[in-house]
Amino acid sequence: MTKPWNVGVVGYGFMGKAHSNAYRKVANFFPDLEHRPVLKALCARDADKAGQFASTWGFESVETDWRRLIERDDIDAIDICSPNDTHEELAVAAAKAGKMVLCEKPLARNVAEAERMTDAVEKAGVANMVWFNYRRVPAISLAKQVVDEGRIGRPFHYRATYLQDWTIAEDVPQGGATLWRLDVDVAGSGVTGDLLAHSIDTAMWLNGPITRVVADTETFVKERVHQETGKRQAVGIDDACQFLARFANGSMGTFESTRYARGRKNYNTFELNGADGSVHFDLEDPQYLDFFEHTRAGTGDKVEDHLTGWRRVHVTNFEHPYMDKWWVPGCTVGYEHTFVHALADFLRGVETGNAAQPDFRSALETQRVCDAIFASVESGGWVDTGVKS
Ligand code: SOE
Repeated sequence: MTKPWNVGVVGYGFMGKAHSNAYRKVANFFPDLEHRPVLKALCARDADKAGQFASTWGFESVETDWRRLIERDDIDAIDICSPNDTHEELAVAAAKAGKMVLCEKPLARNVAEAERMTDAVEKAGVANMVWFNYRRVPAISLAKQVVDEGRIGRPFHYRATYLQDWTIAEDVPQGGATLWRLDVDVAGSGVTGDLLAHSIDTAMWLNGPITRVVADTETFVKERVHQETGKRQAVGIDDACQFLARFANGSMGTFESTRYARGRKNYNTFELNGADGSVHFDLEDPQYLDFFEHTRAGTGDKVEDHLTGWRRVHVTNFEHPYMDKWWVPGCTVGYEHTFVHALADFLRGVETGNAAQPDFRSALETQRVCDAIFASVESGGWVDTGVKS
């Protein structure tokens, strides 16, 4: 038995597009799901642009006031794809109205907002999820499987980078449509909330809680013209951030992120080194997971001969995460599929009662690490994150 599931999407930017695509595709590729998403309403302040987007993607209606959207009885779920400074107000109101709430990452601009949002969805008892889509790259999901199978053994090192280069030019403005990520009041932070939040979410999913950090940030371009005021204004975001971390399992971590790595467009990588093996992933080569096996899992036998070396696994076989839903082995999937996977997991969670992760509470832990990073920059020393689970 299938049933319609009515979604109201707020925002038509990059993420509005990625999520709308997922709503349109999920039932075709995950036909066993009971819920059939219906693009009921698109909400944005600019009626013309909202209307154009709604007609391109097949939304049934348009709202220009999010309050009106949330009041509607024919909407089951609110999906927040608008800038970070809108997340709290929308999520809290949607939860109070009894809607399921899906929110684009980062959950909030800071821990205080994220806590209030988490309280709201938990008090209301509504299903919730944060779109940390990279967990759903098949190769990253496979890395999780490899770790959970005990193939890495005692973990020693976790190493993550998230590098881009799109803000190097000094004449890139800040603020307004598409560039709100550079406006600290709207975004909350720079690369820490935008990029490292992804790296932290993946790291804690694979390697457990980050308990302490020591961090350093830099803002290379100190002033930029603000698109909305037309004035040169101080830049309040971190353009780059590097931090050292300790994990609850005793391993050490290094994290580096910048928007000033010339030539790097979306270079999201990680490597985890353990006593028995290592995994390595690079989003610029997303079909592959690299695995080094030193000890055969479960046997304790060393894998050492003249052919010992890193294995490149082309993650496109039916037995790889999500890949039985798509094409035949050897045929690849891409960025947009990670959102389809996240949505499928969310709906399955609603249907089984086994909530998809990361939910708001889990994303709150990532936010705690982000806030600890800034506390460390302020104090110049190590800071406890307060993350426990
Ligand atoms: C920033 O450029 C950005 O679009 C992030 O906001 C996304 O979360 C990331 O996946 C790609 O880069």
